Amino acid sequence: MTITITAFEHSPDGGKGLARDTRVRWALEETGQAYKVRLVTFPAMKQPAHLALHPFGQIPTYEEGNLALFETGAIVLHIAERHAGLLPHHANAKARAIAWMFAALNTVEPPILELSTVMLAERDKPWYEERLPLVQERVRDRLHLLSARLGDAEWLEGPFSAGDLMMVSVLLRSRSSGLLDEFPNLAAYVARGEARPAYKRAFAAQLAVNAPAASAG
Ligand code: GTB
Repeated sequence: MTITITAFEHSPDGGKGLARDTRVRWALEETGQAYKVRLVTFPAMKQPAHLALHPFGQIPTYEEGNLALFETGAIVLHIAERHAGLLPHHANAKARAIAWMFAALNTVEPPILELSTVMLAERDKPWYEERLPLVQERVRDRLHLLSARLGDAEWLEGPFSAGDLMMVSVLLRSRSSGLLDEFPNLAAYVARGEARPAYKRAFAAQLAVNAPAASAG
């Protein structure tokens, strides 16, 4: 069955791979699944046709036969459960890998998103200078404990899993703040994720859509 995902027609990041379709593309590449992409504009995302797929009018979405999914956690888990390559077979190891997916989305991503919002949208506020270090410290706290847990390991728990895919994707969004580089083992962990052939294919595919040269032509 054909898999179709949605992605920004023009991602605001200009092809840095930070929009969330990249993690879905990465999961599809890791598991060897062919997919199509339907590009959507910001106004189109708020129209009934897209809202029927995504209740909050966002990307990415995932369609496969009669199934329509939204939320990258649900989409990546669906892909990982149906195709080999992203989840261990042993039930307990699988549950642990899924726990790391949730940790990435529920525990590590929120402070990173908050920091992005502060840096992108709140620079002109009178309280910016006071608030920024507080929010940075919340990110640092999470990265510190994640760094301690990862230690010298290659991946979070055993072989590369959907938990690592999600954690690397989330950590990538903290790189521009400079905080990731304060933790060399986490920076190296993210670099290992980016070095995977499947990630490179996913990144190249979104770049082909979003690179400035692509939009100019
Ligand atoms: N919890 C949802 C999920 O995980 O799927 C969140 C989905 C989401 O935030 N989608 C964003 C979106 O559609 C795109 S990824 N936003 C449009 C809207 O809400 O109207 C978030 C994102 C956007 C841009 C950048 N960037 O340019 O760097 C990075 C990440």
